[in-house]
Amino acid sequence: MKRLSVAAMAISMLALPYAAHAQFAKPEDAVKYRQSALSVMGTHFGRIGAVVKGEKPYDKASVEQDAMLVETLAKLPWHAFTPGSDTANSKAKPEIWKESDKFKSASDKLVAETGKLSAAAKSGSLDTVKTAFGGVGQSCKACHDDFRKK
Ligand code: ASC
Repeated sequence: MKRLSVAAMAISMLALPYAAHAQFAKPEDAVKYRQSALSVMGTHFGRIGAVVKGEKPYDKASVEQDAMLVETLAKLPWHAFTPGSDTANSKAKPEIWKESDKFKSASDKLVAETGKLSAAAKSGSLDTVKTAFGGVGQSCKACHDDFRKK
């Protein structure tokens, strides 16, 4: 009995990434989740942007914290683009589901660029942060151009 429940748990854990869509009761919940993650990510990215633009003084610890949050949040939205969640309150284009490989590449690219931003923030070099910030911004824009309704 005990062995069986451990096995069942292991199987359900293995299945977890593939059943991510089942974690949202309604398409609207998935939309709310991804919009929330993207919104908070934008807030922290914007805080680094203010430093990059020279509007705020450079503080290594703050930029590191913001970059860590951007890196973490960048991993969240994608599993919430569940089939059928291109609802009225969403700007998601149908291409997200029609060109899912391309969408996956675009989201992987963002995750990779946010990793570079985190590393740059840890380095303590503002110039390195500026370069990495640009890379993340380009990834945001590329995905918005192709996959977000205007
Ligand atoms: C931001 C933000 C975005 C991106 C994008 C980059 O600060 O909120 O959506 O940068 O504008 O092109």
